[in-house]
Amino acid sequence: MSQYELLPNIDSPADLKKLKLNQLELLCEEIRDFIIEHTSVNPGHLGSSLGAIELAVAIHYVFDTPNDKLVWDVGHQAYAHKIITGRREQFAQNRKYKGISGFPKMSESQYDAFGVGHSSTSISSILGMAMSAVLSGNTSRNHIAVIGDGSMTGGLAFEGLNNAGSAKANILVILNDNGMAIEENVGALNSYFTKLTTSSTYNSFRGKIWRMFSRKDERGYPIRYIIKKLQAIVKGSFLKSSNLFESLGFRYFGPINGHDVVSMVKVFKGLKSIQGAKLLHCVTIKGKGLQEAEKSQTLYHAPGKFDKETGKILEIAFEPAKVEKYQKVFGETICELAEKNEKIIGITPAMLSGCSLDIMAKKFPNRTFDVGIAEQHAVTFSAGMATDGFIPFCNIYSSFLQRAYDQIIHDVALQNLHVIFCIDRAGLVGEDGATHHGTYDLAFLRCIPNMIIAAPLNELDLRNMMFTAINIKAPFAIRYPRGEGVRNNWQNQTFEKYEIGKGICLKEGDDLAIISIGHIGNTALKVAQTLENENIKIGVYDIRFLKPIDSDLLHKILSKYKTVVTIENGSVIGGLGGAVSEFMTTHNYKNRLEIIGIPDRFIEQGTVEELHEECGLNFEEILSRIFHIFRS
Ligand SMILES: Cc1ncc(C[n+]2csc(CCOP(=O)(O)OP(=O)(O)O)c2C)c(N)n1
Repeated sequence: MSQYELLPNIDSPADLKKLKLNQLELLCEEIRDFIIEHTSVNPGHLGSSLGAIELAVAIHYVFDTPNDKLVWDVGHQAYAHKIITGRREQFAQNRKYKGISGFPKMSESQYDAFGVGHSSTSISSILGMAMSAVLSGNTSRNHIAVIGDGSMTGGLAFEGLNNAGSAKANILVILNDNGMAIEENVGALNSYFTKLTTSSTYNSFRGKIWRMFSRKDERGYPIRYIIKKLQAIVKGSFLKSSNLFESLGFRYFGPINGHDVVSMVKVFKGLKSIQGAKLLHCVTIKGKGLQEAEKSQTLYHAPGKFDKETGKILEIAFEPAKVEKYQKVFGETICELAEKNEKIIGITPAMLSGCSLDIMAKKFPNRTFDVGIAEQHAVTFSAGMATDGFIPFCNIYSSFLQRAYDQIIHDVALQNLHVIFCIDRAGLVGEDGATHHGTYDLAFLRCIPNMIIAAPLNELDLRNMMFTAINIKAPFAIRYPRGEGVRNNWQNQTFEKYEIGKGICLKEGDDLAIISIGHIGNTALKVAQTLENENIKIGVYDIRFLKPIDSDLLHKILSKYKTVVTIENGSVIGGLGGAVSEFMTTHNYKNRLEIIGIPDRFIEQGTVEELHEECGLNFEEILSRIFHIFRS
């Protein structure tokens, strides 16, 4: 901390408030250096957090947090907030096992008014707090939501805006507009924001605002007066007739420069004294202050380790990885299939590069859709395409798919539409933690009629399942984990069509049977092979399809083995273990059944390896559990 002058004394917003206004810029620079220094060795969400430093400082400088409520949307931009609110020392443990979460979390700090991680929740949650303040007769409390332009594309944000504009609640929505989601932000709203911030009317308008603020300093105009003037300009400008937020009942202010901390303090002080629903439009730069991050904003959203001086990323593998990621297999395979079948469409809600659909976007731009952070819409949009004979591959991360549950049931499954769900990041995902683990998809999909649910054991399986799904006219879910598969020979392999609802035997045995689903079957097989050395003969079966489940295979297994163990990288409730248990009850089997899966509690952040160990899903833990089951 030696290079820091102000930061070592900031352990709370109260400490921040002791600083003079003209010291805030230096503090922001120190926080910026601090975030860069730490995130360069302990990776996290860099770009968004660099872009929201001045916002965090100005908010905590002006508002009385935690009495005033502050919600960060998604929360990946809130590192400065964490540092200011007493977590500077813990920041070295950001996103680490047993460390602090990468997102605001109520149980972690009183300054985290709401737990986040998934987008577009800030307006609804802050409105709930504001309305509860009204009901409690608390008229003085302020309620602030900070939401990015990307997160504003989520339907939930609009539901919140619609409700808030007509409610008599005291809220300030700060639109943190950097023109980016993870990729460039998409859609009409994005164009609208661009229009607001780039038109010549805006630029002269912005000039007027800054001139007014500087006049205030000299002449000591009261802030209220400034704000009134500001509103008059807004009302009299081109914004009056067309401003979206004004139409929704908000008072719209801005756009202002979200990196001018001093001016923002002045604006916040002004806004604080205005009741009702207000929206302040701040323009920021994602990656602000680190040249490389400003230049390559998608890459530096969460860049991994980098050189803190040059900003150059250290962990990019320039040699091709020995084992390819499932994501790459998905991206390459959909292109291969799309080449042969022009009905194939790729759809993602704002995770284009994360799921590798960017490969398709380059080859088939007209058939690849990034629909914004809008999982519900992505699913129903896919359903609509399917009604016309197109074959949408709708790729959604498992935990984000939770958003679209009714769309899966009502818009896809009920009408038996041919939508192929590629469910990425299934199972424990690592450092993003509890909000992002793909724990529940097996359980929540299994109870839906018409659904076919499959999970690949390896890369070839993923390809073959995608191929198989093209010709089955039903909702078809394929779930696979984040990261590497197991082998390298999937490229250019001929496709094989799988029989729906048929599992396979990976290894015959006598003493005990393991039934697994998906990639974790590789660990199960290794365990069985290891125990073979102890003369314990374990049979291993890859069920391949959770639904329809292979009843012939289950009858065979349950007739042969007294003890059956199911293994899945999903919740212990409702998934494969649940399915086998129900099957046993239905068919009156009395075998011993043990279910290995993610325990029935929320799992925090850590490396995937650490979390697998905690949940008993790594090789050693499974080995010891199977050995123990065998012995007992
Ligand atoms: C429901 C949901 N879908 C997808 C994501 C993944 N995600 C995290 S940040 C992000 C982009 C957010 O864009 P914006 O709000 O503009 O913030 P920025 O990253 O630009 O600072 C996305 C898509 C998520 N967190 N939640």
